[in-house]
Amino acid sequence: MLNLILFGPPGSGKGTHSLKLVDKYNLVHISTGDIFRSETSNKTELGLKAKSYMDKGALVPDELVIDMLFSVMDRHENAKGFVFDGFPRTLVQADKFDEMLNKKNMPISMVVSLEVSDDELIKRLVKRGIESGRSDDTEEVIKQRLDVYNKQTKPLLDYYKNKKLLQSVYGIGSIEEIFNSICERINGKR
Ligand code: B4P
Repeated sequence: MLNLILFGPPGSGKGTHSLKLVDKYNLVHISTGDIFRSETSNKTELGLKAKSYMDKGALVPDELVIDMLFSVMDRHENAKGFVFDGFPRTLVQADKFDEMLNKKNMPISMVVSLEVSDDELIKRLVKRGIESGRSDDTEEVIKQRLDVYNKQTKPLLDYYKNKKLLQSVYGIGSIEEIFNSICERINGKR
């Protein structure tokens, strides 16, 4: 099984490269952000709760994320592997995730960390906001999301480094170039 975590600040290319990895390696894509956006547009109870946090640039509370993620995984028992896009984002999520993966005897193969400067992140997300109208892609909310990333999510880099799972990839340049570097790391480990 190939189980990948795509890690990085908002706008680093997690969603972009996840889609390409899913295609190339025939994996199941689980993006917690996409799931929350779809729940929000369907106006479910979970979606409306999640929206109130996302619109402020805050993380959705751990208990809402974890239960939802586990139930989505249960729907894909025969998967060849997964790309976890934007999950985990806190140490609590990472610990619970490890516990669950151990029970399922399903190890993480690699954590790919996309390294992108703040200036480039802001530029990309402001552009996406203008093009897509995504309510959390405004300059003020983006700055808040970067701050939340630095405080709550970045500590996971050490967590996965200690587990010898971390692969850092320079995330500025053409999408093809970056994708090729990610694939080289994956193929080198298999
Ligand atoms: P996400 O949906 O994960 O949003 P994101 O981090 O902004 O997106 P991503 O990083 O995938 O975007 P990409 O770079 O591909 O999360 C949104 C919100 O959901 C969070 O703020 C939080 O509230 C909530 N949430 C999600 N998961 C959670 C969790 N586990 N716990 C708690 N809360 C959670 O794309 C950005 C733009 O850059 C695109 O327009 C793309 O085209 C462009 N781009 C990508 N690569 C490029 C390149 N090389 N060059 C130029 N542009 C590029």
